Amino acid sequence: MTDTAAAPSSGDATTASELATTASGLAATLPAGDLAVYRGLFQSMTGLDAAAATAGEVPLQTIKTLQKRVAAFHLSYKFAIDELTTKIEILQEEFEHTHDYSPIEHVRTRLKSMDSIIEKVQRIGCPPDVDSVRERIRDIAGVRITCAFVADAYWVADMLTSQADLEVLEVKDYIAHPKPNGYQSLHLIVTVPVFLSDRTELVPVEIQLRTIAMDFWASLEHKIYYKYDREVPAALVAELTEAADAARALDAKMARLREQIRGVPPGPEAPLAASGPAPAEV
Ligand code: 0O2
Repeated sequence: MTDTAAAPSSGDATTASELATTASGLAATLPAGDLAVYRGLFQSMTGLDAAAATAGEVPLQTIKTLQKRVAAFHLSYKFAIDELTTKIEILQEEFEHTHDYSPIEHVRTRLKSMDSIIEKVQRIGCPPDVDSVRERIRDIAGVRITCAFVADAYWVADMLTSQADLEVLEVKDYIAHPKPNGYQSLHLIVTVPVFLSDRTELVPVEIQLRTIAMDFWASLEHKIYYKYDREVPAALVAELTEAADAARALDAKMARLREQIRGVPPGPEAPLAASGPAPAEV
């Protein structure tokens, strides 16, 4: 393919050689580790030799193909999020209708950006090709469900994992086993079937379930973590851990109050993950 085969349209001022210059300029500024990952992914997405492409001119058509493949790569994860969100909305609506109460307070979704994927590829030593990324990075699609009470988080997890088309690949129960910094949440990796025009893909999604108090703590901790570029001063870490204890105490108090006021709705007696494996880190 040549530049002329895909000349920029009249309104597009960027030429292929300008893009190529940008690509080589970018290659020069990237750390060697990042560059290796970018090259591996480029190669597995376009079938072209990445070293040659960064050294010379990158045909515009190749850049367009790459852009399309990246979008296609993300698309099945987006569809999996859509499927799961629908399931959650159905549970929520049915509960509100039947019980005048929903165990789900709010739901947030996120698709991991290419930059975060590349950072994780390096961190976990994943081979930089699309198949390995699909296989090894299972939190590209993420759904976070916030509940008012701890029992509700387990209850919702139980309702979702009982659905026949969701397969549970992994359970990490950071509620029963909080991280050393105090982080709490119930993490599940499930596969969601995505029905495409010519095939069905089983797409992994990470579901995080937590209470409002846990969510409040985690979002503040996340901000602090990034503000200090992951090097949080020890005193602040100690205070955050104390705050996590306070969040846990608040959850316990609210659960007791609820029992006193209205009796616990018919959720599962035992936590979903109580008999499952503890998180690897704890
Ligand atoms: P984001 O932007 O929220 O998605 P890894 O993903 O490799 O770091 P692992 O073992 O694969 O670790 O996953 P793990 O421990 O089950 O949890 C990963 C996700 O849980 C993180 O995703 C966070 O969302 C959340 N999490 C885990 N530990 C903490 C913590 O100590 N504090 C906070 N605030 N969140 C935590 P990402 O991709 O790091 O971030």
